[in-house]
Amino acid sequence: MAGDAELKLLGWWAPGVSPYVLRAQMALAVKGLSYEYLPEDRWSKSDLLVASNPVYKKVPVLIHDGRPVCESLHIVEYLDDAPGLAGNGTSILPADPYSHAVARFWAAYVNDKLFPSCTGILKTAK
Ligand SMILES: N[C@@H](CCC(=O)N[C@@H](CS)C(=O)NCC(=O)O)C(=O)O
Repeated sequence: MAGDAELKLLGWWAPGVSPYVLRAQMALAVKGLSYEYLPEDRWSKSDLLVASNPVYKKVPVLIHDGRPVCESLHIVEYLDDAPGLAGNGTSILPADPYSHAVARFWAAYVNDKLFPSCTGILKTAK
């Protein structure tokens, strides 16, 4: 549970397709946090998405008590760091600084190399 906190996730209209949105959803699930899922249409983005992520206008965006957090990797780190969002107490990233840096390296690698390939394949699949 998110306690008294209000959590909303601006996500992709087609469930399970965006690896970035799935990353945020998996992090929320690992921490046992409940949230409202608001699907976004790529061709008709909501005013809330444009206001929450004016730079990229992309999902996922986590909105915690009205304050947006953009970018899936930042959302994962935020869920570990944010006071009042302990959830079930599980940490996603390791506390040890070296292990933390290694985890961030691989997360960035997956972001830069693997996810673009996945979205590229999905765009060309018929
Ligand atoms: N670096 C971003 C990438 C997010 C991203 O590319 N989201 C896609 C969905 S898979 C999106 O919102 N696309 C809408 C658009 O390109 O207009 C992250 O990690 O959150």
